[in-house]
Amino acid sequence: MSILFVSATDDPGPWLRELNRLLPEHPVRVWPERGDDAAIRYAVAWKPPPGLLASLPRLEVILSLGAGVDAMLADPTLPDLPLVRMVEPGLVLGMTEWVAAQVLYWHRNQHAYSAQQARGVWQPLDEFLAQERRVGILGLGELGAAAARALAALGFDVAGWSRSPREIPGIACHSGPDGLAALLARSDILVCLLPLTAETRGILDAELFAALPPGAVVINAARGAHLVEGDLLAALAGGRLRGASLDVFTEEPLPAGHPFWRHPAVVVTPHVAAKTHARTAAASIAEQIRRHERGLPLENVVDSRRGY
Ligand code: NDP
Ligand code: OXD
Repeated sequence: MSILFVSATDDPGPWLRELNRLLPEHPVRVWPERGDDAAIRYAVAWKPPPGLLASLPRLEVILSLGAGVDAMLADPTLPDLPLVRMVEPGLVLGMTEWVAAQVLYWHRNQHAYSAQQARGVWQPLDEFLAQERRVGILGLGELGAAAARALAALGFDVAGWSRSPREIPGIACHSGPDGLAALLARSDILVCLLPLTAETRGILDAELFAALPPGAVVINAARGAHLVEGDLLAALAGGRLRGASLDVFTEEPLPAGHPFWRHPAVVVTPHVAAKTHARTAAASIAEQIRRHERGLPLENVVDSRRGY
């Protein structure tokens, strides 16, 4: 019973090492090498070519290398099998660090000080305490809840928004369409950590920006398609927003010449907010395969009707 590892962007070396160590009884094939298709029971995949998974006759479980499964679900030939998304401690730590770094960057005026330094200007700006800065998090799942807790531990006034009601000590939790307006009205810094679904596509648009306090900052580490790029550029040009930090884009890599590259109020990182590292994540894949083989329910299974 073999495992097919499929990713055009992840180095298979560390995955082979870790999966062979944790699951020595399961040979691992690295796509495009497949061996005997009929021996493949598990696919460990990031953005597999459309149709590939459907061509494996005895596949039993699909394990996503990423937390977000929007690309996988967009394949109309995706087999109707359990799809397990990535939940693992390294991803949570990475995202928490990236979000905290971006929030602190804007909170402590680092953007303005870097611009001043470039011009040789010594000019202290108004500084606020963390408790005076209201941060809103869209999405209170594995990543959003961890980021919310870390920001609250730094002293920020943190609220969050989810689909169903949540209770997280120290975080003001809002939910559902009715909860969004309340969250936005109190978010000086807004962080998007939503999955990309039919309901959340394009959520970061002109209407949402208009509901934020004037001069707010938008941070997107979820998916590029959450953001209406033209609306962001207009909100920055009009002064409605102070700045944005973006890790994800409609087109990745961000095309040369895209206005975000040189925009003075936009921070760009190349989809690195949280990376899935084999040294922490292979254990979570091995655990689900073992559960499947013991007849135990799989964890973190995607609900394809919800889209996440
Ligand atoms: P989870 O599924 O654990 O959490 C998703 C959260 O979003 C939940 O709180 C969920 O609500 C909420 N949500 C979903 N739909 C809606 C909606 N319509 N209205 C309000 N809230 C909604 O996901 P993760 O936290 O693990 O990951 C979030 C996303 O982060 C991924 O889907 C991926 O796109 C992105 N990501 C980006 C990375 C990067 O490097 N940039 C790395 C990893 C992930 P409820 O709690 O009610 O279910
Ligand atoms: C993910 C990602 O979803 O890397 O894990 O974006």
